[in-house]
Amino acid sequence: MDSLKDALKLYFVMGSPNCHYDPRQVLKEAIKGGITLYQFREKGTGHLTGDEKRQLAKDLQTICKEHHIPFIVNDEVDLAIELGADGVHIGQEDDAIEEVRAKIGKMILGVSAHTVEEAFTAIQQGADYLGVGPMYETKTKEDAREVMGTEMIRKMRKEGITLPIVGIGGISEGRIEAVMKAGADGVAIVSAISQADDIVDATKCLLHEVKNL
Ligand code: 3NM
Repeated sequence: MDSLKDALKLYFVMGSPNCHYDPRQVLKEAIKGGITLYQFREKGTGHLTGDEKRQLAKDLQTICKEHHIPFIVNDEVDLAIELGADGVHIGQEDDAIEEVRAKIGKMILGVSAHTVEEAFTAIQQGADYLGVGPMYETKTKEDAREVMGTEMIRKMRKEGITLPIVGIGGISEGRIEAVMKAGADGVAIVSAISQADDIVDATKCLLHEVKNL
């Protein structure tokens, strides 16, 4: 599981609504800056659908493959299977965790958990890692829950949860230390990378922060 923990360090989550220019270019720059994992999350105002979405997913997967970055698909289990993705990330509102696990076999399975109870259930049903958030206020997810802060990760660790955890939501430069010190193995980030003025540079700074803890 160490390789998954390593991959979770700087986890970039992005779809076309999160980008100021072509997501393919955005992903290339983020990879150049040093992201360790990528999640295709095509959600929010103006998101693509149908063939356009599928084509974008394929293009982004190809870019990931070229650079040996694992490619995870948000929510859409069938798309992940069709593409032969490295994994799927699901929320509490999506398909039942154990059904998804049965469908995807050995692919990586990430699950969003907001309470200790949800975390234990996710583990029992086959999650490989947990996404916990929002750590801070975020404008990116329209239906984000109330900010829970880094305390929830601390609580999960205290209750004996050892599965890899990434913090998500409003994480930007200067906020990584608190998330990692609470017990996270990595940080999942959308806008602080996808909307940075200089994506390569911003990603390098974020990676430096994760690695130097
Ligand atoms: N999930 P940004 S918050 C995709 O709390 C997502 O589960 C969240 O975007 C959760 O890094 C979030 O731009 C959006 O704040 C994170």
